[in-house]
Amino acid sequence: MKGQILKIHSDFYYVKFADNAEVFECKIREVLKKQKQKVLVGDFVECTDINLNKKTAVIEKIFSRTNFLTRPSVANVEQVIIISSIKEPDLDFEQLNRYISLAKYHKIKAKLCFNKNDLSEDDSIIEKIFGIYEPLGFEIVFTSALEKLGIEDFTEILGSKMTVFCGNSGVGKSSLINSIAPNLNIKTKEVSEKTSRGTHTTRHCEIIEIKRGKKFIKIIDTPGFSNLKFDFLLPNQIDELFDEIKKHKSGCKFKDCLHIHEEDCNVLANLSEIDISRYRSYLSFVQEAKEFKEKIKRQGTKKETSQKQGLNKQVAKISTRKRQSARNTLRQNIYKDFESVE
Ligand SMILES: Nc1nc2c(ncn2[C@@H]2O[C@H](COP(=O)(O)OP(=O)(O)OP(=O)(O)O)[C@@H](O)[C@H]2O)c(=O)[nH]1
Ligand SMILES: [Mg+2]
Ligand SMILES: [Zn+2]
Repeated sequence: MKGQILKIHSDFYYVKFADNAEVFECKIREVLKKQKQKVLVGDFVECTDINLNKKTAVIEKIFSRTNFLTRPSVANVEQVIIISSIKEPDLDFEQLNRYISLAKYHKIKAKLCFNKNDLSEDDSIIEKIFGIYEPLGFEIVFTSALEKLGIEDFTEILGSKMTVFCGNSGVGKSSLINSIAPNLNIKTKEVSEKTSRGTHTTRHCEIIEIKRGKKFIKIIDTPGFSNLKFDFLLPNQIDELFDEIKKHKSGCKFKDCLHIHEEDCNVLANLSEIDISRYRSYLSFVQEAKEFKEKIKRQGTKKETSQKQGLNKQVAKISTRKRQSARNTLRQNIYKDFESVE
């Protein structure tokens, strides 16, 4: 029977075989465990050994995915809603751009929600948000989960798509789900607790089913991720993740131009068209990718030095192999996500 994984807790996989059906607690066949591909929330699976009384089954097969994200680890999503809070925690544009770029990297459509609108009396922030993100083609909504404002707009952008919520801890992802489906009573941070970094209320990704008319919509609530980095791409791949930079890059003199201080750079020539905070985020991500590239290079040279110093031929042989493996790691890191998507 074909079902979908709603959540994963240690060795148990919770599967539904139909909307609004009961949840089955499943184990997974040992052979599947040994495969490199990780099983994700959102994966469609084929189950056998179904026990209708105990509500248990065994996962035999994972169907191929239409797409997936790695942080949060979820598969088969149709859109991402990136949730930020205007205050508490303060709006973090770089983090927002990070989520946008990650969605772009995974080729998943992103929409933007700015929550805790009740805490801000400053309209200039709203203007700033529209000024930057509307020209880039994003759908934008402002909400207050607390005062139930903008919830209709929010429901509208959700549509009936399988949506994953992304955003830092404490921005109100779970609260927003509660505001559209109060009967679910999803755990959110106590109001008295101060939102501080590193404390997550939601600890696992989970698909939540919400009844809308006769239909069910699916949302994946996720924990916030604050340590996302572009440490899996090469510096000259970052511009692909910024539409407004990518647009100008074909006019650059050098093919591998990083648009920082290169000669005859068409992006720099058009910098006045690009929002400065977006460009700064671009520079930060390029820096992260550079550090990653350096690390990989160092792994290579370290082996090279030991190869030079060591007279023992066998040591040299091992080093060469390791160097190759460092290169392979780089290549794998870059392509592994693309490969799995295909
Ligand atoms: N003032 C105000 N507070 C809100 C709003 N939405 C959520 N909160 C509060 O913000 C805190 C964090 O909300 P959560 O829904 O737990 O945040 P989360 O994004 O799910 O956080 P994690 O699960 O840790 O990733 C709670 O104390 C909420 O009551 C809002 O619109 N306005
Ligand atoms: Mg939460
Ligand atoms: Zn350039």
